[in-house]
Amino acid sequence: MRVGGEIVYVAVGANLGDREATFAAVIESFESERDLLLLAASPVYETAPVGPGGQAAYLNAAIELRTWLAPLELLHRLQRIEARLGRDRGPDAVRWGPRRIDLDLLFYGDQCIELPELVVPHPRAHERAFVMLPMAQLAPKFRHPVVGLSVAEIARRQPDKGDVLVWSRPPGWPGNRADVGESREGG
Ligand code: A4P
Ligand code: MG
Repeated sequence: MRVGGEIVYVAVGANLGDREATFAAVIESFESERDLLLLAASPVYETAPVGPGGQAAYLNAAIELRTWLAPLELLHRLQRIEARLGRDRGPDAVRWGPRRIDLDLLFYGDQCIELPELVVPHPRAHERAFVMLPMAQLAPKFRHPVVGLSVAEIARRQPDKGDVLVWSRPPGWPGNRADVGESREGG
């Protein structure tokens, strides 16, 4: 088995198109990428949109990966997967607006990164129930390196937990930790 690397967490979101098919395609993508190993996936949630009004509801989840990519390489890999799955980043794309797929890098181990292109931990993750509730199912004891609290505690403090409801598992979405794992070599 390949050793080393870093444990990272990625938020998955979609509110346009066939959201379940997109979520299944995200799992397939991570299973076939070099230098990325899918370790676990949270349950999938349906969530009320945060941001500009009039948007459709999102599906949201979080996944745990082991990676041998540096942080910026990983961001670019996530952006390539987004593009492949139909993410529109054209001039009309609205910040916080509807999207087919959004892959945000939440945590890269316990590193704190502030680059023009990449801020980790994701600066809004700890304020969002649609991120912290999935994270709390995936890695409740993981300590937010800036906030200094466990993910479970941050999730417990979210005021809008009622906007985040467990969704049925999309076909192809891992059921639990045993469905994915370090026994398989990535890439
Ligand atoms: N960037 C900096 N740090 C990161 C990071 N840790 N991970 C830069 C990913 N990207 C990062 O992102 C804009 C730029 O952020 C990138 O070019 C990258 O260099 P984007 O994905 O193009 O744009 P965005 O997603 O619209 O912006 P942002 O600020 O990431 O939005 P959020 O905060 O992700 O919000 N409501 C519900 N219920 N569920 C959702 O998933 N998502 C959003 C998007 C709004 N409302 C939502 C949801
Ligand atoms: Mg984003």
